[in-house]
Amino acid sequence: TEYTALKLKVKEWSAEAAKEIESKIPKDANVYFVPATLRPETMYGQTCCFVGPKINYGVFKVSDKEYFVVTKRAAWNMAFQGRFFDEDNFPRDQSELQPVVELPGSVFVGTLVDAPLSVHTEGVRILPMETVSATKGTGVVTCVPSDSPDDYATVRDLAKKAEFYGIKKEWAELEIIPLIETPAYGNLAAKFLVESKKIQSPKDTTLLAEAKDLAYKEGFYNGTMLVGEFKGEKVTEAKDKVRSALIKSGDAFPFADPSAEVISRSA
Ligand code: ZZB
Repeated sequence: TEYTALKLKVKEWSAEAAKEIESKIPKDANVYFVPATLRPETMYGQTCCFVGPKINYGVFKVSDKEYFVVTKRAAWNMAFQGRFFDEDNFPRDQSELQPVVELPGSVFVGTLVDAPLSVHTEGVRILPMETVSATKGTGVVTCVPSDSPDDYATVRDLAKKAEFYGIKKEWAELEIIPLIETPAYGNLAAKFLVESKKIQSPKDTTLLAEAKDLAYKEGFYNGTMLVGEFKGEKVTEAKDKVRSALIKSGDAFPFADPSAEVISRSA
């Protein structure tokens, strides 16, 4: 699977993460959460970024000035794709790929990050998502509730049970703006599908998988952009243009996940 890996720069750590991390990273370095997405054209609508609360993440040094927060598995893939290290330093096995620190996702919850292209320029929060897979992409998932049914169901649940999740309700209630007009599901495809399929919770995985499949197909084949530099263009055309613009500006890079591809082919 060929993903777009997006760089969400940390603006302010959660109190717990600050304690664990700040002393271990140079003051002038930037740290990025790096979600892998198949839908770069939806980045305008990011409202938060998810981590699995029980998944372990490493903070990996990419260069003197840059660190990435991803799973070790993803860092290993990135090393092979030329993201890390100079040639002298190339890790020969996973034990040589040591993060500066390793922490469970729950520690990062509440961290404020800058999401490239998002209309929420004040930043978005790192929030917990129980259904994140540790063995797909980077283990970090950016949240677009207008067009991803899983994201819509999750932010709705987070807002409803904010206290249970240990978050501020408003972190899960950033405005959901229409990004893509579709003939079948209107301009908030994920909301439409979650409601019409009567999906109650992020754990309704069978219905959510169906909704995701429908949202992908309708958005890609029949969608028209409502926002951004390629407003008015078909998604089939805009998708690669948004991706190229993000890569050119240094906010994203191509990321392949060879093992995830094997899984999806055999499934
Ligand atoms: C933003 C986005 C916006 C996404 C959207 C989807 C949609 P796939 O097809 O199963 O490979 N994702 C990425 N990594 C993980 C993970 N480790 N665990 C759980 N979810 C993950 O799915 C790729 C998509 O699943 C990615 O693209 C990411 O969410 C999420 F409007 O990024 B996406 C209809 C879907 N719409």
